[in-house]
Amino acid sequence: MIELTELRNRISSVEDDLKSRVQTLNTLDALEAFRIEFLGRKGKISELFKLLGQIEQGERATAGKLLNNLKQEANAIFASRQEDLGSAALDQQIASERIDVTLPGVYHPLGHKHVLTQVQQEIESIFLRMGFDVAAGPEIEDEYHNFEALNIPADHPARDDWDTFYIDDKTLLRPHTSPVQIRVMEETQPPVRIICPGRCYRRDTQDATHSPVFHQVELLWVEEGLSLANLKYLLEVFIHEFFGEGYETRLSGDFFPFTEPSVQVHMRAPRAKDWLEIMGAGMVDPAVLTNVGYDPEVVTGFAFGLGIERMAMLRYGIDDIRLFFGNDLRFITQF
Ligand code: FA5
Repeated sequence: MIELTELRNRISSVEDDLKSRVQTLNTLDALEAFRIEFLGRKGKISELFKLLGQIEQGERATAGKLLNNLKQEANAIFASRQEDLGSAALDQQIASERIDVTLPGVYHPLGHKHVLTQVQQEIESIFLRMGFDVAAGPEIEDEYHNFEALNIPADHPARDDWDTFYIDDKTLLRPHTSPVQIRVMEETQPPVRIICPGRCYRRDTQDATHSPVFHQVELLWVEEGLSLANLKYLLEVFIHEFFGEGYETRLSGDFFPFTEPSVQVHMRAPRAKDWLEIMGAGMVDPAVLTNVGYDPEVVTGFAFGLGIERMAMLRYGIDDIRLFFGNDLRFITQF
């Protein structure tokens, strides 16, 4: 048998223990361990409840009340401590994850079209307005379309003019866009009015005006009754549209196996000293028309191939072709 006084003493000692230690707990984990020590199934308070059986019948109700009070008080103490620690933990988390809104943000610059793309698209739009279509052909080309069909037979010395990268005996990286003329004419009947912009490759040593990779725009117009006068007029309109006033043009005789007569077009920017060769051109050679099944007695045509880099250099006063391919943002962002 246990006296009620004895139980009261034990209750108050558990109570003192609980109250004095609870304030020293600094983490939620420690608090939980502490709660189990008192309120767990085998905790100090549960153990006290087990003593009820040894209390005298008449005092059991009072004892039960005392124990229940203790239990309620303990629960309240834990809950309040839990709240304190919880909000402290939250404060700490907020402090550690704080964002400094005054720091400079991460800058995602918006890209824009490369100057060569801009120039190419502008050339396209000028000719589209004049009723030309835009055609495309492969950069990996065969010898037939690049040379033979263009009236440059194997072993002809003119092949040397196109310092060509060969992939194998019959396959090459096109050194000009002229093979696209052949591909278009093979598939369509006259009249043909196309331009073809595209990348070209040559075994040229890199210098201020030459690059092993560069871009050309090919133009081809085949129809009844075309003459060199039409070519000259078209060139003048185009150059005026693209460059505006003040640019000089010079045509001189040249030789291309696929045009007869052939000309070379040079240009000079306002106030510039040097002439720059910008395109080769001429009347399509009758042999080429025959190769694609056209009748040179019925249709005539003219063609040119211009260098896009050189056009851009003239227009913007760029003195070195290597700047286009150097990926230097100080250059690229100027356009
Ligand atoms: C040709 O390539 C002829 N296919 C052009 C042509 C087409 C003539 C149709 C007649 C009829 P040419 O080799 O001259 O011609 O090159 C034409 C232009 O390409 C040159 O005027 C120049 O502007 C440009 N070009 C040639 N090689 C390079 C290079 N390595 N780097 C930069 N531009 C180049």
